[in-house]
Amino acid sequence: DQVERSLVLVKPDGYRRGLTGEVLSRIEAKGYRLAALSVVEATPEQLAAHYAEHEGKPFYEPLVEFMSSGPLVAAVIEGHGCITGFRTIAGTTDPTTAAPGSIRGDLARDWGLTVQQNIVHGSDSPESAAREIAIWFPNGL
Ligand code: YYY
Ligand code: MG
Repeated sequence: DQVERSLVLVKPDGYRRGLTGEVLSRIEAKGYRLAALSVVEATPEQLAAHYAEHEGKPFYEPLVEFMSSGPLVAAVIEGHGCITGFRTIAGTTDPTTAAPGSIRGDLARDWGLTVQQNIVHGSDSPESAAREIAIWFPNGL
């Protein structure tokens, strides 16, 4: 695999529940390096850019509202194959069916309306990673 960078978010549910350390610990235990780390309150512009691919979908508005509900942690991680690797340790999108051993499988559940409260985001391709890193770290690393 190539050395890659990926954009990881600990979403407001993960931050609120005190799971930031657990998530970062799993990232480091896997062997990825933290290249940048920041606690932020997302702006509407950041969320619109970050979730542009989902605009117009039924879950978009509640998702953006949830992502604005409190601080989140933005991180850039670095390592061989870390884009796919992080999505594997995160587990599948829906926490109800995410595999045990994954972040979502171990730590998240369906809290009600949607699958939005699934603790983490991870970039899904090198193109997404470059785009998303620029959104959350506009002044560079
Ligand atoms: O990349 P990943 O986070 O696993 O899922 P996406 O399909 O990109 O969706 C982004 C985000 O939207 C997901 O983490 C939860 C939320 N969401 C939702 O609330 N309801 C859905 N049916 C699909 C996604
Ligand atoms: Mg996605």
